Amino acid sequence: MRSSGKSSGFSGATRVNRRAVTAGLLGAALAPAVRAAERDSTVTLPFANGERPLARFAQKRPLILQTSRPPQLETPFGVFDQGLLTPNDAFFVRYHVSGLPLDLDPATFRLHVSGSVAHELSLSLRDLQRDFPTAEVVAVNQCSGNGRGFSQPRVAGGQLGNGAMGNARWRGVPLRAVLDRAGVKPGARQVVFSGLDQPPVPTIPEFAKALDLDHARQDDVLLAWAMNGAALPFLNGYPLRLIVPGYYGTYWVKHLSQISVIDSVFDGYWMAKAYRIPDTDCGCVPPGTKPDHTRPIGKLNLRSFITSHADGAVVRAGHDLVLRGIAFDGGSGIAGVEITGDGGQTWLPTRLGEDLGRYSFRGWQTALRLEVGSHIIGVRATSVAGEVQPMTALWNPAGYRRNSVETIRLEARA
Ligand SMILES: Nc1nc2c(c(=O)[nH]1)N[C@H]1C(S)=C(S)[C@@H](COP(=O)(O)O)O[C@H]1N2
Ligand SMILES: [Mo]
Repeated sequence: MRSSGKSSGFSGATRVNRRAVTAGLLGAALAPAVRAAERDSTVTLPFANGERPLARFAQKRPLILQTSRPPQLETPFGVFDQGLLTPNDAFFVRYHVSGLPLDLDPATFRLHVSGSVAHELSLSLRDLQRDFPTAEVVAVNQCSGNGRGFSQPRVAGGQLGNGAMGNARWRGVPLRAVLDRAGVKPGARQVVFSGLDQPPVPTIPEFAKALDLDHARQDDVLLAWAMNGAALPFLNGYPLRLIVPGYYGTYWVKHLSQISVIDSVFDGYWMAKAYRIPDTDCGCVPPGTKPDHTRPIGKLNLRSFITSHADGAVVRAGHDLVLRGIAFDGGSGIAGVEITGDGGQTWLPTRLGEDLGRYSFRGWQTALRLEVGSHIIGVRATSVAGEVQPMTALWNPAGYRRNSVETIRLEARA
């Protein structure tokens, strides 16, 4: 992570501020576009019942539509071949509750900090941008259920392909700086975060998440107002969201408006009942069974993908072809990426690309020559921590944390 100190003059914050105001005024005007998506065409994700419309929402290019109320949009996979940072207009969208804060006004927006603190705070965007240090981190935001549609046996929940992830440069204030300003009282255990989106009916619990205090105080946890040098798109949490590098997207609370320090372990629905994994070493159970005990989902596990070719692509036999893709993990970093053409008996090394930090996508590339015929190419990463991706997927009832070796079929023709 790079820390750039206090922002001043023509800094990113100033630029963002102006854009933020524009985006905010747009909020109300965007409302119809955010509610009723225009349906363009369809894509087919590679599993049964995988056909999905492409839909256009405000500030977004056409994305794969999972649901429209609330908006749940996947990034078309080809986007990940176009650069290490996922463009804001292509970044996936996930919501749990349908009451989006479309009327929010950036001028009157306040972040409230309360609970077990010496001084309650009510901070405007300007306060956050002006009175605290500014920091940046490049980090992957990935939904726990990314790739769930590939689970075997199949599981309930949004049948996602692999487009519920994205990598961006996030800019904001370290959460710790805000907590220090509030003065956390001794005995505090967790920090609870909630946003401005509201459930449509009172029986659906409000979306709120919690981090242990020592995690919340790590220097890479940010309250971000910008991604990739621009204000957050409305659907990615405008005007402020929590960034928890290395952790699943469920913790990255959008439209963040309340931070509460508590002396207990938060028992809200989205921590105590949802987003939990089997409390076993692998976070998995035998396929089709239920875990006896669960724990909150945590760090991203190690993944890698081929992005240069789609499944079933036709290539020229006997000629060098460039195969490339991305890899990431929960923050140890990527040590290496290898490919296999024989089901994992032998692995060929690839060359890693630019290092944007340990929470970022890492690019990889290699040249490959194929004989005429059909080839299954697999990719696997090894993390700096020494982990290696498994050949077969570890199963859990929610289809979380998919990270087995991904494969594509290439048809080499003369
Ligand atoms: N306020 C709010 N924040 C939220 C959610 C939500 O429903 N409401 N969903 C979370 C989940 S599960 C994910 S995966 C990420 C997705 O971030 P994105 O929509 O910016 O891609 O947002 C998280 N933050
Ligand atoms: Mo998620």
